[in-house]
Parts: sequence; structure tokens; C-alpha cells
Amino acid sequence: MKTATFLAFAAIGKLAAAHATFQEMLVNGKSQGSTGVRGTSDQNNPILSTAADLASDMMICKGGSKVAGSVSVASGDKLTLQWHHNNPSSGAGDADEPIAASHRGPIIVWVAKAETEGKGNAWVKIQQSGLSGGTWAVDTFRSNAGKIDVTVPDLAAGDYLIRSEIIALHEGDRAGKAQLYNGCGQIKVTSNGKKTITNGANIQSVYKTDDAGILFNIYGGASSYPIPGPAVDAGFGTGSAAPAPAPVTSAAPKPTTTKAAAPVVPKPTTLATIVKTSTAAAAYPTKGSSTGSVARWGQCGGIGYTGATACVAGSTCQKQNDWYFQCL
Ligand SMILES: [Cu+2]
Repeated sequence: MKTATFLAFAAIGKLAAAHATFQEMLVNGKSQGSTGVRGTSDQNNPILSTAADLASDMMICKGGSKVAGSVSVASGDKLTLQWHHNNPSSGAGDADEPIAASHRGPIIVWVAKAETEGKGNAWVKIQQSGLSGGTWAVDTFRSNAGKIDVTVPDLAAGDYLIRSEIIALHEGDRAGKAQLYNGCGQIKVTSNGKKTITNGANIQSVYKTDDAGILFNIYGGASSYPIPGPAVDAGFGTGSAAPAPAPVTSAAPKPTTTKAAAPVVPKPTTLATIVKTSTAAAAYPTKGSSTGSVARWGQCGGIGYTGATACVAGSTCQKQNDWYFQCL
């Protein structure tokens, strides 16, 4: 009985978790529906930044296999990659649409020849956006309702995979705890440009658990962030990837005690100090709540967090770090 209840909530949590998937393409603003969108074999669950996960097949296209059809584009077209929290989307009333606000981090877009199926040295990075003026790529992505805009590079004609990727760093201060999301679209480039992919990156070895941009504390007041992986490939890149910063949102508070701290390596002892001096400790949840509304895996507390703190029955609010408490 108890086991059955636990499993039932685990299943609900899996669906309700505040993650995201890639679901639709638009060309010059016109929806192409789900044509060419590869699904995922693991719903909206994250790939973690463990060595095993970073080398797994999930890194290629989130386990999504080839689908019939593709979206036709030409060099210079605006291709939009639309993500949502749930599939089908639970709509604007969902506070975690298109992804939970806690999931701050960079957004990166890659292209590979379709015939590679994303394996080996297949991928060229064409766009990336990290932290700019205090705004994370994920903040902008949320204000853009889950849309990632890409200008189609001057690629040779043919079939390609376009892969957008979100790296959520809300628990990135601990090794193996960053959450990676990706999704692939099948596109057919109809213009015949100059660029061909000869020696790209292997997406299954491009990130390491302790890369400076993977093991990164977003709560330390850093003013810059090193996006992991290679630079945007010259010639493929479509200019500054970062969309204009969104108006100031409710960014997580930046403790003044760390303002001068340049190092991005998390220091647990420093964090402990911050907690003691912070006035936001009241945001911490009541321990042991068991009849609340926060779904399993959802955020339930932490400095700067103002949402519900009581977890649904069967899960309890547990501290992941000072800024992120989660129902588990
Ligand atoms: Cu998540």
C-alpha cells in the first residue's frame, strides 16, 4: 500500500517536474507544427552532469529517433525552436512554462549533417548565450515563452539536425547535478551555401563534469559565466547569439558578501556564511510539510524563493543548496 502510493506520486512527479522539451519549429514566424521534431525517450527529465550521463546517447537528441519529414529552410531564414514544460503544453497558466524559473543557465544551438545521426565529430556550434548584464539565457527564454530564434547559417544544401540545448545550473554548484536538456529538429536547407561541416565536436565528449561552465555556482554573484564547449564556429555563427536582455526580472538575490568574489568554483564554506548573514532565511520551508501543493521534484524553498513551500503528500521538502529546496 505504501509502496503503491509512493509509486503513484513518483509517476505524477515525473510528468509534473519543472523541466522542458523541444516541441515545434517555426520558419520566419510561421509554425510548422511538430514536423521534423524528434521526440525524446525520457519525457522532460534532465540529463545530469555526471560523467556517465554526459557521455550517454541521450546527449545526441535526448533519445529521440528519426521521424518522417523535415522543415525546409534557406540561409538567412529565422528558424524558431519552441520548447514547453509539458507535452502537450499546459499553457501560460503553468508557472513552470516553458521551464521553471529556477533553471537558470546557458542556451546553445548546434547543427550536424543528418546522415551522421549526431554521432562522432558531427556538431558545429552556431549560437550560444550565457549570462549578460545579470540576465541568464534561460531568463530571456522564459520571457520569450520558450522560443529560441536562430538565423539559418550559409550551409551547403542538404539535410541537417538542429539541436538546441539548455543547461540548468540551479544545482550546478555540485558535481554531477547540473541538468542538461536538448532536442533535435530535422531541417532541409534548400539554399546552397558555402559552409560544410568537416570536423565538428562530438557531443558525447564535449562536456566534462568539472568544466567551469558545468560545475558553476549561479548564486555567488558572478558577473560573467564561461559557456562550456567550443566557441561558436566562425562562419557558421549568426552573430551575437544573445537576444536582447529581458527587462529586469525577479532575479535571485546576489548576496553582497560575494560581490567581489571572482572565482566561480563553489565554496561550501562561503555559502554557509552567506546563509547566516542573509535575511532571506525566512523563505525556508517548514520542515516535514506533507499536504501541500508543490509537486514532487518542484521547488519548495530557498533564498529569494516566494512560491509555495509545502510538498504534496508522499514527498518532503529537502535542501539541495541554500537557494534551492526541492520536493523529493
Ligand atoms: Cu529540472
